[in-house]
Amino acid sequence: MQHPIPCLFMRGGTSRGPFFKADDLPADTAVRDRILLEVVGSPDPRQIDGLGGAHPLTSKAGIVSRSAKPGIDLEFLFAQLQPTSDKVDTTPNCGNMLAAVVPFALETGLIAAQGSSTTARVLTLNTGMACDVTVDTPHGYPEYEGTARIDGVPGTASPVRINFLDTAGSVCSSLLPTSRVRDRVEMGEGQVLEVTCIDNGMPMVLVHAQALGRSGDEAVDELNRDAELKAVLEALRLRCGELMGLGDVTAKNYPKMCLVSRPRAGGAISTRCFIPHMCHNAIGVLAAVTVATACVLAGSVAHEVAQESEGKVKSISIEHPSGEFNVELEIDPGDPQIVRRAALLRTARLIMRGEVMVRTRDFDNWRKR
Ligand code: NQM
Repeated sequence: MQHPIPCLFMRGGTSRGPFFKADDLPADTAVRDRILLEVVGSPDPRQIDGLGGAHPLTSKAGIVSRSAKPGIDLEFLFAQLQPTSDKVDTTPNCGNMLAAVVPFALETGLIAAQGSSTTARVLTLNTGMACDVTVDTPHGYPEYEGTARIDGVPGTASPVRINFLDTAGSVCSSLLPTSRVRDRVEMGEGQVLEVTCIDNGMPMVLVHAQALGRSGDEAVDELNRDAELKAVLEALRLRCGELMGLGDVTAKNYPKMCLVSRPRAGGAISTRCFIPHMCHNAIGVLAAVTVATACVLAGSVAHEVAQESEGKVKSISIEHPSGEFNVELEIDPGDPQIVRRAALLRTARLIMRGEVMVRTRDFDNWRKR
């Protein structure tokens, strides 16, 4: 016996996955997680029996509901799954999947279109972060076609504009969880690595590519095959996790690791992000916001290699393996460590609508109640 669950399969930015209305899934998190694992087909490296795409960027799910909280329209819970693990992580945010939330809510009647464009305030339940998301709705439903282009996605699409309002210290206690803009980490055998541990929407550890004997413009496949680099990054990640107050991060998807180096293509900085064990084909949304923030923080390892950007509102282009990601940061004039607003552009698309079938027996018990 299989059970149908209403589901829209959506691309959000450079990620994709199934989206559900919260009411269509059990509230019990253990049961919900078993269902999500079955939906994407984890654990299995090929995810052959589910909707996952055999990569962390395509092993994600979104759960959306209307909000009863004052000033908030929608609540979004992001779930990170992994091809080879049976864990479902709802701790960190995902700004890419976030881009599909307002189109999903319009498609499923959770909110109504407001005119030629629709803005909704979305609260991410993962970290309690609020943002305003605007999509084009010229015909009363989400427009998917358009001329906006984001690197990492072929072609063009209608823009999804995201304005983050309060990103500092999303999972960590503050923007700079070690209270320093730069830390020196002993790696054994006399090796010391200088890092910036920072969380402006995503806990991250930034390190110069050169300090690890890499150039920082290697191809993703090359980095994914680089077992020696991955071993050093993981050892560094575990140490930094403790320093950042995150405890033992062995089984956690954060902090993400990012190799930074001088820009090559006219941007502010060049990046290679590990999420945390595979190299990202591009860069995560909140990872980009976090790296951009580090670029403007004097003393950080990113600032040292970044191209300076003038003005109170800074437009910072983060180079990544498949292009660049532009983040607009509004810095508090009185305190350079306070980012008032981070704005950026994504695109999203409804790929499929229907019902996803699960066998989970728990689901049967939940439906009978
Ligand atoms: O940083 C990948 C992605 C992400 C997360 C990851 C993200 C973000 O590209 O906001 O979007 O860091 O695992 O989807």
